[in-house]
Amino acid sequence: MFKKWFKKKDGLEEENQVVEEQVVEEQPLEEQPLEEQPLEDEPLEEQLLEEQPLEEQPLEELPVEEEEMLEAVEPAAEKQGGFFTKLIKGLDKTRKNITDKIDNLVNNYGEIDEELFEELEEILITADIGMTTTMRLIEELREELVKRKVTDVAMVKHVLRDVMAMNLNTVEETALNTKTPSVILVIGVNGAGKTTSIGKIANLIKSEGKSVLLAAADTFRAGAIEQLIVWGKRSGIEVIAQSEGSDPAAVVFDAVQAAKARKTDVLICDTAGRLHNKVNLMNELNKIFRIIDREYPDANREVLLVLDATTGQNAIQQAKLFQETAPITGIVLTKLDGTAKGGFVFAIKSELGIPVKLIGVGEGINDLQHFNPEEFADALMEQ
Ligand SMILES: Nc1nc2c(ncn2[C@@H]2O[C@H](COP(=O)(O)OP(=O)(O)OP(=O)(O)O)[C@@H](O)[C@H]2O)c(=O)[nH]1
Ligand SMILES: [Mg+2]
Repeated sequence: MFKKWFKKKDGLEEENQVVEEQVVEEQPLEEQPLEEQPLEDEPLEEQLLEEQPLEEQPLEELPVEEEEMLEAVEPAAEKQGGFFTKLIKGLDKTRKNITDKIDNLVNNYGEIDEELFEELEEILITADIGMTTTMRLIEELREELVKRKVTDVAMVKHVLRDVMAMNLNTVEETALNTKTPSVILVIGVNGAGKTTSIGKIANLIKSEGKSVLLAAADTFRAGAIEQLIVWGKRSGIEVIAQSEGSDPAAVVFDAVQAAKARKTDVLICDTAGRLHNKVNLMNELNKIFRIIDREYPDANREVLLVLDATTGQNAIQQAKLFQETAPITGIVLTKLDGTAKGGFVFAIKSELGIPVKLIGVGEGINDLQHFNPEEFADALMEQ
């Protein structure tokens, strides 16, 4: 339950703004008018429901430059081939940073000695695996080499691959919880790839045969609502939205009512990009959690923190700070295709203890997948 994780904050009530209901794709929310929801204790919702009339705002009124936005995402979506191929390609830069160097190293070394371990250490650290994690990997590599009685230096890479795989979460731990019904809340700093990832996740879940609904709870950034609507349209998924500047918690409230009434399998909520030190934005998250907690207590929860892989070790610090406020259940690691710092996946596991659940290797709708640790280690070490 979110309640247990959050400190209640004061002064949330002031943030309420005009609530205008807008249901995209022209399907009116005919069931359970909001006025009928009995909300006893919290001034926030009372205000939302009683003082502010809900106005229908047709989608057409939003300045959506759809053609333009669709064009922007179309080319990447055309990519062909299995995800493993994409993963191999996406990890190109990281692999060059790790594997090519290791290949070079082992080709120039006749035996497994201290110097070799030191060189390996350096390679792993430059790939943003992080000092502590690197030390652990090297230690385990040493043990594993002894255990397997490996003396051939050419085998070091293979054993390192196994040690790496062992240092990632298991497949069970990295699975996304989409048991019906569920709510996925997506959070992270500005530009990390939240909205894009939601578009891809929604498509992924729908392709697994589940019904999906999106909530446009980033009402803060200009164009954010339209961006989500475009993503929704690409997979034929409805978006619950209000006008820009409205209260994100009110959007989530509407979306939860809609998801319940329609018996939607998975509701995914987009949120505004925020830094941990922006108290108001963090309070806003608490408010959203409280709404879900109270309005949808039976739903399974996922709180996904989106991290931009190109920021490497900095993302670890970011995540630690988010962790203080939010009950993060999984990480979505984006932009692995644009970085040589992909090694920090290992640091996420050892320093945060939160499983990476999804990874993004491109801007197209199919460029995101469930994280498979074995596959990742293989793609990284080109096995
Ligand atoms: N190459 C690459 N680009 C990505 C990936 N994921 C997202 N992006 C790009 O990153 C940029 C920002 O993505 P958004 O989804 O808008 O990020 P956001 O976190 O929602 O941003 P705010 O709403 O402003 O906080 C866009 O140009 C995306 O196309 C990825 O896996 N690979
Ligand atoms: Mg966004």
